[in-house]
Amino acid sequence: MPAIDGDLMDQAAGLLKKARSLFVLTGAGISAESGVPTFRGTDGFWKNYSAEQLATPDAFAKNPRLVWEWYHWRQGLILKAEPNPGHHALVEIENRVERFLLLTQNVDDLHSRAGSKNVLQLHGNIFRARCSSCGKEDRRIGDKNASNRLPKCSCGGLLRPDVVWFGELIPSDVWRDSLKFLGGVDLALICGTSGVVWPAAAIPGIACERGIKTIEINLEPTAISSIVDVSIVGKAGEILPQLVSRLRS
Ligand code: BJW
Ligand code: ZN
Repeated sequence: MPAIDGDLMDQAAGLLKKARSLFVLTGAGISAESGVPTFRGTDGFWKNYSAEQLATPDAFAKNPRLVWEWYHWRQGLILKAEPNPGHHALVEIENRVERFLLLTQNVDDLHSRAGSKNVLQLHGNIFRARCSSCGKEDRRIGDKNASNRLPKCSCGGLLRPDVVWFGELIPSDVWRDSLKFLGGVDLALICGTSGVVWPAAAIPGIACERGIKTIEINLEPTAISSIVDVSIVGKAGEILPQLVSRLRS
């Protein structure tokens, strides 16, 4: 891993210091240092299946047991995980600005557990289930050992994780509120996402078109690195706390 670029850190800290309102978009990379696997890259497979193969309504229709097994495995990892210094630094950043929104693509609860307050989940929550027939929410999702039978709703329909799969619509209120908030901010920070999944992938471009300053933090350059104002390559759990200490000085 190359040394963190001090000039870029100064530029990012300068933008953060000046910002009165901030929009943050996070992806799986922010939780990677907590031990939660990302979707793409070397740790992105589970039993040789990719997210594209499992996170679809078709995969669930064909083999709900397999898809539930994947989600129960991930629930177990997330329950054991703790928020990392990156999550904690975002809480401190939230406390320093007047207006703040954190839009996460992650279905884990690590931002909220760290103490972030204004968080929206674009792709749902892994600890909720809903009926695939009538849509009713069901809270028995953690009950994976209760029976070998697939979890069912009182209507008889099969329960499914309350998350957004490929080809499904994202929650329209979350998207609407996020775009509205993005329209009025000074700065957007994009952290730990490959930027390949839509519509979240549109956010950096929308911000740039509106003249909003943008910072990216990622382990490697991504599709959006060339359009943001400052792109820092490194671990979110190291970069974000270092930025926070620069804000203090
Ligand atoms: C670190 C790090 C460290 C590591 N520090 N960094 C327009 C164009 C083309 C396609 C489409 C389009 N519109 C819609 C589509 C189709 C589709 C799509 O985008 N496909 C693309 C793959 C091409 N999108 C959809 O279907 C969406 N629905 C939609 O748009 O509805 C309207 C519509 C419907 C039908 C047809 C057309 C339009 C829904 C997308 C739902 C995505 N769902 C998932 C699963 C959620 C549930 C679950 O978690 O199980 O969401 S897939 C998966 O990808 C998950 C993630 O949230 C999402 C994004 O991944 P993310 O977070 O970026 O993770 P990675 O692994 O990709 O990247 C991690 C990054 O972290 C890497 O860059 C690392 O380098 C970095 N990193 N460690 C900093 N320590
Ligand atoms: Zn039902």
